[in-house]
Amino acid sequence: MNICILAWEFPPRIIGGLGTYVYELTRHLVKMEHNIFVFTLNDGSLKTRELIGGVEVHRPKILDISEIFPDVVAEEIRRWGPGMRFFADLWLYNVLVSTKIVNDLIPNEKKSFDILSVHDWLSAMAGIILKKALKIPMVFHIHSTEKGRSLGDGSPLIDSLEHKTATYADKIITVSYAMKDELIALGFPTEKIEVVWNGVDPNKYSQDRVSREKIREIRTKYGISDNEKMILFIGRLTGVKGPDKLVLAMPHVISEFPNVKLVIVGKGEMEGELMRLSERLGISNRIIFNFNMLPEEERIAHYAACDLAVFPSLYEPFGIVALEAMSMKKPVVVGARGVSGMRESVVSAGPDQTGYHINPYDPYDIAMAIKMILRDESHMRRLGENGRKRVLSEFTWEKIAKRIEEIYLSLINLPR
Ligand code: NHF
Repeated sequence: MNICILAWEFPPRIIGGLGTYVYELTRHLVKMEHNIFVFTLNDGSLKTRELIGGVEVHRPKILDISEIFPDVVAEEIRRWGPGMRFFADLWLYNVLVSTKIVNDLIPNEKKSFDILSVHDWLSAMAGIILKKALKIPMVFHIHSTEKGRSLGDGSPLIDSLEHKTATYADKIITVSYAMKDELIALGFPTEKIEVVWNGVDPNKYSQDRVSREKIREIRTKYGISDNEKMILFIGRLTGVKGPDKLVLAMPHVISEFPNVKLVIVGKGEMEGELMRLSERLGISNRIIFNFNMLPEEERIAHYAACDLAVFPSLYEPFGIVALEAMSMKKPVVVGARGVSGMRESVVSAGPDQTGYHINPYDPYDIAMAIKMILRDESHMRRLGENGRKRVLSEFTWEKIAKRIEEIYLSLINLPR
């Protein structure tokens, strides 16, 4: 198949799980001998066209249209203030990639495309434009919804763009059964929705790949000694990821386990609030903040250095971080209220248990689960081993790419 992928994030520009997803999916589709073309956003510093691991990547150069944009857009966008520049860039990106495909790649380079693969609202305008122009099947991958991300608020314009894209799409692929339920509740067309989970690369995310020296280096950097346990949180420091709830849980943990330190890695608007909270709770010597987005190898080393990982998200369509930690043989404590894909990836009881499901709104519940893990070293080890086993049997990208391939092929009726 010649697959046209519209995704605003692609390496080296990875913002979140969507970028990792698109990167791994395309890498595997190339291995499966499909021709992959990715159309993505240029931050101004990237090449407008290049071949990365067999994927043809296009990033048309964005111009600054913020002078003229307010005069021609909806009132809601004008009210976005500085965020309007973000929308202007995205809008232009969508227009530029569509016109590049229709006016240049197809007539001049004789390219042809069998299917459009559109990722979230950020590339949805191009998806609709191209679907109309090329009349080929379109798959709308929904990684999260505007309603969900904003816990019920959010932009009506983005919400309606998501619904509009769904009506143009031939299929909707989403990342968990929890998301499927959310989409149905929000009125998306049930009959179009397929669920395909996210994955992780177990060769990359492997405890064996990280040296003892590297682990020691990380723990020393954070002032964590051999007789202390390290709890890890990695993610955007924003309300829906629940880092504040984890900080609030820590006094309950520390009262039973004084030799515990929490390392919080990530960036976001809650940085100041989290620091103030840990000071107010009198535990700032037990919480270490690293307000950076770490390169992947460094993230892997952080998982290797920790004893357990906690992701108390209030809304998490899938949550690749839980798989990454499980792949590194770490027990996980995950948010499991409302929309939570981690309720599906993490087994919370029985012989195959890999971690605990908690109510992320309740710091006491988070603390209880952490303490259950810390109380028993052999239980901790067993959860970690089970996590890796589960990843290897259910969550490899090979398996996920195969399922996506099947769905794409079913739409274009090519011989398998
Ligand atoms: O894993 C990739 C990612 C998900 O839960 C994550 C999210 C955005 O919020 O599908 O997309």
